Amino acid sequence: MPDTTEKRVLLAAPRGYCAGVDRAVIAVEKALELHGSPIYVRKEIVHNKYVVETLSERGAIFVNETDEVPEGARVVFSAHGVSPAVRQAADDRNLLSIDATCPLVTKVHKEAVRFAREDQTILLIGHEGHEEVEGTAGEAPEHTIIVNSPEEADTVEVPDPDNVVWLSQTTLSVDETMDTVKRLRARFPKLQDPPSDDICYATQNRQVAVKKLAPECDLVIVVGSANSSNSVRLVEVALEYGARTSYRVDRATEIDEAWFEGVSTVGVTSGASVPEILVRDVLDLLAGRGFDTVEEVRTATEDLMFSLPREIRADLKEKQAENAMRA
Ligand code: 0K2
Ligand code: SF4
Repeated sequence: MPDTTEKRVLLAAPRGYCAGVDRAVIAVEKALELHGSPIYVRKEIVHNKYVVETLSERGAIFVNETDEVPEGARVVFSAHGVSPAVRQAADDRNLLSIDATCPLVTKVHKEAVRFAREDQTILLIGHEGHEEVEGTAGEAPEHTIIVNSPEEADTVEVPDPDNVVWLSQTTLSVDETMDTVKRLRARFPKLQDPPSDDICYATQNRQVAVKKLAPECDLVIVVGSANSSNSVRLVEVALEYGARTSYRVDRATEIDEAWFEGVSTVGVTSGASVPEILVRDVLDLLAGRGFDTVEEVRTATEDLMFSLPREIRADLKEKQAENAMRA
């Protein structure tokens, strides 16, 4: 019997690379071009397996800590940011550091420093152990308390309830974070808000697009790695907003045929650390299963770009000057 059900794909936009990820990945590529291998990278430059594998093939060496980097070598700090202690450890080993921290993460670091200087207690909403949270908390460890979940908001204790501010990781669920803040404020009515949104534009935009398509979807496929906070959040958002099922995959090959049973509309999106080629592979696989009508569901247009880390800009300038001298 031929399959007569209408099959279609709703493709979220925006999806995939954000400005901070683009900048961080290019920083490693340029460092390799300028200086050759090895270029060391502390932690995954962004939380995506394919990106890390591809850069490793080109000569990047990923390490967990700066003490694994030979004295005097070049090391890139990941998009998620680092604490002052990590910068110091790198300096102590005379490493040539290239800072690929996203400027929107740096903004949160600066807020933490300012509030600590004012002797406020910072309630940092985020996932304990995530690199970004370690980096932000490391700016003011004595003043920071990590709030992992809305439930923790009900029990967290602070030294002075009249002197508290909340900040957050940039890649959280907007709705869950607002719930956490509401619960914190119920206990600490004088809780101060951050000067501007800490959850970044890219995280917010990808969640809004999923919220729009999810109610129409039998299945939402999110491309992204398991340790990518913003990607994992997209699966949760899809389910909360009415998708019948939703799964995260690193690659098209992880898609299970059983997921398509009784499915006519498939939503597709990807996290902020995911190259578009991985989404294309998923669309090709879907087309091969009869899902060859693709409608884009766009909820925003993004045009933000960041300049490359200053260390890379300086090296590029020097290279240009050398080339000009030779010409
Ligand atoms: O979503 P995560 O914070 O886990 O990180 P990635 O998947 O690498 O996405 C890019 C965000 C980097 C910093 O905010
Ligand atoms: Fe920067 Fe947001 Fe991208 Fe993180 S997700 S790198 S904060 S733009």
